Amino acid sequence: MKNRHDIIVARATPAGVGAVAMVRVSGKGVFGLVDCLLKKPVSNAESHTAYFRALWDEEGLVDEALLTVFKAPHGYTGDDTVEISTHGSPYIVDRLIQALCRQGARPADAGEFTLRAFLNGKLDLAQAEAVADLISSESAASHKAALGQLRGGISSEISLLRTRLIDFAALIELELDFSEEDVEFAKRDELIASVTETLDKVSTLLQTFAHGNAVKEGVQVVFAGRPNAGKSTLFNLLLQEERAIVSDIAGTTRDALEDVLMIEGMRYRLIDTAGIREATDTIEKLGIERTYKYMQGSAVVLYVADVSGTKQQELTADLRALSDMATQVWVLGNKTDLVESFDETAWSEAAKAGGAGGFMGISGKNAGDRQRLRDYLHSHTAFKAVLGDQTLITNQRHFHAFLKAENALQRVLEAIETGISKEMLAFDLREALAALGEVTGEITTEDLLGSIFGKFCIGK
Ligand SMILES: Nc1nc2c(ncn2[C@@H]2O[C@H](COP(=O)(O)OP(=O)(O)OP(=O)(O)O)[C@@H](O)[C@H]2O)c(=O)[nH]1
Ligand SMILES: [Mg+2]
Repeated sequence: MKNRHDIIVARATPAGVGAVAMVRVSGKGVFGLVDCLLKKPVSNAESHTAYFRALWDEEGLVDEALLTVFKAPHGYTGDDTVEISTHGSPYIVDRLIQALCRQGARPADAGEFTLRAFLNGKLDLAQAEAVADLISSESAASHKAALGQLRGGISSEISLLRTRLIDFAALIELELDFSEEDVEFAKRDELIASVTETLDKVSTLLQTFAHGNAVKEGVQVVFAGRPNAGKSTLFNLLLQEERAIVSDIAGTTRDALEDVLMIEGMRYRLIDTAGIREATDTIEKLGIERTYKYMQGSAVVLYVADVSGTKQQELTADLRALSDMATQVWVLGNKTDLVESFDETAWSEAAKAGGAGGFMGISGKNAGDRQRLRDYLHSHTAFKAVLGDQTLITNQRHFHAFLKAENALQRVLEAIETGISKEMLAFDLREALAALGEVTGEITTEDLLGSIFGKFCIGK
């Protein structure tokens, strides 16, 4: 990590031409540095005030700009900061940044402004990560989850529980110092209550990860089924475009095709596949292997069956062959327009017998069925809860830290119950505290910070 006392500079708005571009400069001494480019200084300015100024470098006038001044400990980073809004020309921005660097600033690393905000205690780690999520949020649901976390969602609750456990940990360490005398400073029933409460909270948060991840990455939905069942037809119907090639030749789709569908602020990643069958050539075989891979990684499999060309027993058998897959499978009984009297109940039972979560009859030839399919998908994904006010974990790193904490807390409870050595109890408690501290950033390493902030864009 570079010197955190340097004055750093970067453009904060996207690269390219725009109406306005904003360059952010931050660090101790920044006002004096910026003054070098001005005829009228801003170093005596109050925090949170804006000034219209001409910017000058050695060659002459660079631009007329609006300068916003933030004084420590205010502003985003908590260090003295000036935000300079210029006309949005890449040439002006480059020239301005070069002029600032000649005066002693250096280009900021990715995420370095946010890293400083974290180091200055303006944000905890989970909040800093939420900033990155917020910037990249592409749906109403992911925006809401990121905003919730930025405003202190998990961190505040976890910090509170963690502080209580720290007190107990201190008492137990004390008991270890008095090990000859067999005293108990930490009241065991209170410790159990505190650990249990923390464990409940952690377990609840862990359960939200599947939802949280779906919110952040989108819900992955895979179309599978026998050749010619109509997978591509239904995929196109949902997307309302001829995205995948449809033909009556079995084995039309070979590779997997992916596209995004938004329903009520929720992002669905639809994937059309080559489906499942005995492959006759190598490329087909690769396509089918890929189908299995996608099915395993998805939240939902929409299994398309041709009700005009297959028997109900065949559907049951096909589904049973998939039963070792953890993913939920729903069956779309397609081509109902080709059968004279379609028996939805019998097909539905055949699907359930094969372990499917549900069944719906549909015709890919009927444009009116699009809405039904959309509603079916959205109502069955059961991700509605995420649109409520529940705190969600959306981050892999948090998920793994909570998993570690959960294990350690369970061992703490066992240790108290079985009365095994206090050393073990103290050890497990410390481990749980460390894991919880990893989420909020109360315990960090340089490597961890580097990997988190390195993922940010420059200028943030
Ligand atoms: N009548 C009728 N025909 C359909 C329906 N859905 C699909 N088809 C036809 O069935 C044939 C196969 O459709 P596709 O969508 O290509 O099927 P697929 O499952 O993607 O097939 P592969 O990619 O080859 O595995 C095409 O000729 C479609 O026009 C339907 O609901 N009714
Ligand atoms: Mg296809």
